[in-house]
This record gives sequence, C-alpha cells and structure tokens, in this order.
Amino acid sequence: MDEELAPRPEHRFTFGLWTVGWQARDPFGDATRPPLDPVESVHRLADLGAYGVTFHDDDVVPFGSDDADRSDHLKRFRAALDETGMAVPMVTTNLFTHPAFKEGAFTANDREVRRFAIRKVMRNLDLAAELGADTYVLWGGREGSEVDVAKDAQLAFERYREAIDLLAGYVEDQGYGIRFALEPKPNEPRGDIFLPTVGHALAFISTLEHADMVGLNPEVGHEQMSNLNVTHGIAQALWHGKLFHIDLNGQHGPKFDQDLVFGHGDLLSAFALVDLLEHGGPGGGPAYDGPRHFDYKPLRTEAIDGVWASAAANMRTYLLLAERARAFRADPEVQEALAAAGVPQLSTPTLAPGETWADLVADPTAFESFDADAKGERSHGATRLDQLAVEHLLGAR
Ligand SMILES: [Mn+2]
Repeated sequence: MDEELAPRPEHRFTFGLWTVGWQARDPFGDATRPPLDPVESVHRLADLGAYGVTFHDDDVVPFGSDDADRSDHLKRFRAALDETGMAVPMVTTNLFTHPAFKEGAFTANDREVRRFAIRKVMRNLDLAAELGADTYVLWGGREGSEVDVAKDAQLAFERYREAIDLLAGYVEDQGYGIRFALEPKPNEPRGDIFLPTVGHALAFISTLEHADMVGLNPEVGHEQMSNLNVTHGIAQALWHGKLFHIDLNGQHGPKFDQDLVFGHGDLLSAFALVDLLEHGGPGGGPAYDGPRHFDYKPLRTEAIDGVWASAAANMRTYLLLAERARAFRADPEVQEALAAAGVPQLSTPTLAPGETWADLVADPTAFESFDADAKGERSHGATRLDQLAVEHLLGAR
C-alpha cells in the first residue's frame, strides 16, 4: 500500500465502539454477528491505524451494572487504552435504548425521566473528563414524537435548553475542559426528531446561556436523509465556528439511516466534503482540525471479517479522497477553471472600503448602466469544474 494511504494515529481517525460493535440487529431481523468485546475493538482499531475510540456510557458499562461491575469494566477498558495508546477524544450518552426513554429524555413529558436523563449524562461526563475527552456529543434520538398533539414542541425546546444549560454549567463548575456537540437528525428512531438539521441546531444554540460551549456534531447521512447538501451544512457550521466534531459515513439519499462506509454513498459529495475539511474554503475559510470520526454500521451481510474490512475502508477512502482533493487543488487547469468561473471573485466585498448605500446609489455602473442582458448571457463554467472534479476523483488526471 502506498505509504501515504496507510492510516496512522496522526491522521486522527476515530471510531465509535458502537460502530464495529453493531451486531446488525434491525427492525426485521436478529443479530447476524456475536457481541464484540470493547477491549478487542480497541486493539483491532489500533492495529488498523486509528487514533482513538469514542463510546456511549452503555457501550463500555452495560446499563444497570452495579458499582463493582462498573469498576471492573472500566479497569479492563482503561488497560486496553493504555496498552494501545488509543485516545478517547469524544464521549456520549445512551439516552435512547432503555424503554424508560421511549417518550424522550431531556424532552420527555415525564419530569422524572428528564431528571434521570440529566443525571445519566452527568455521571458519564465525570468519566469523559477522567479519560481526557474534550468533546461530549448529545444526540437526541428519542427527543421528538410520532404524534404532533402528544408533545408541546415549544415546551420541549424550553426543557431541551434547560437540560443543556444545566449540563454546561456542571462542566464549568467542575472545571472540565469539555465542549458539547449537538447531533442533528431528522427522524429515526422517532417519527420526527427535534433539531432535525444543522440549521435548526445552530438556531437553537444561539438561545443558550452557555452558547459558547455548545456546537455541532453533524453526520453526513443525517443531512442527506433530509435531502440536504451536507457540504453546505458543514461549511455553515465552520463559518459559525461551531464544527466541534463530525460523524463521517455514507447514505444514498432520503431513506432509512444507512450508516454506510464513508464514501460508499454520494461519492462526489464526499470528495467536496473532504476537500472542505482538509483545505477549508478556497477563499480562506477555516478548515476542520478535530478528529475524523466514523459513525457507520458494517453491513448486516458481513461477518466479523467484514467488520474490520469496513473499518479499514473508512480510513482508506478518506485518505484517497484527501489525496484526490490535493491533486485537484494543485492542478493548474483547475486553478484556471476556478478563475474562469469567477470563484475567487466572491472574496471581494460587495461594497468598496468605506462605501455607503448612498455611494452605491450614486454609482451608475451599479444600476443605470448595468447590462443585465449581457450578464444573463454569460456562461459560468461550472460544468467544466464538475468534470475536472470527476476526472480527479476517477484518477483520470
Ligand atoms: Mn446515521
């Protein structure tokens, strides 16, 4: 294998323990794979070149374990981290599997469930801090409804805000260096989930008392389930300074959540996304400097060999796309085509320095002599750029 395409810890690839550990139970069929010991996952992922793992509390310590069992599970897990040097940059909470959460967690109608949900997160925040995590993801999988009249949505947002501000205050009081990352998803498991897209979540965050401590963990497939352009969503999150974490995977358009290997869905979109994450906007907008985290599910058709093959495929596909994006940016014909398409012109502010609306009104070239028909006739060269991207992606250039 080309040295450049061998995953190494400095690439900062991370995997949720629930990804490789998924036993492939679906709504219609039983598990097709045996349970996987988290300790084995840590070792196998380290061997494949990953930088770290992430987990829900219940991935490492089964729900309902007593203190002695919890301590044993954590001891084995910590030993695996120490032996492999694997990091834990992100931790999250399972607020969706147990039937207690069937009507919601932070936004459950039942106040006792809400209080339990917050305590469950607080307990795992202590562990996250101990393990050195700097990001805590909140995916509200059960925060939503199937029946509109069964939930007061405005009150649900009040309770959602109350929970997140309380947790942020807890982190601040404890002196933990942790930020929260909300993960939008439109539906599944609930019929409709609150904060369904990047845009909804950004608007919600702006209302928080601790808005500075809360950003996003967008997932490729979740935006694509909503038929949205994930690269635009990620670009907006970066522009707001809110891309705290990312879940990379693949999805074939609006349908059930497929959680495919990264790049095994919309490949051209994956190319544009990696180009953005690695290089930032071509006009100098920020790139992404956090872990490249995979949140995918090995296909149900695969046995354990396919689990490790798919884990390796995520990292290799990312590195291939990063290499293709570098080649695309370095190609003089691409640079020329970008200039011909006027792409760099967007960096010029619409008003000149110091220019006012009155100056704009006084400028006849802005209106009176503006040749709308000539502008309407020009060609923008986007097809040429798209073909150049496809040719780089296919290795034809
Ligand atoms: Mn997903």
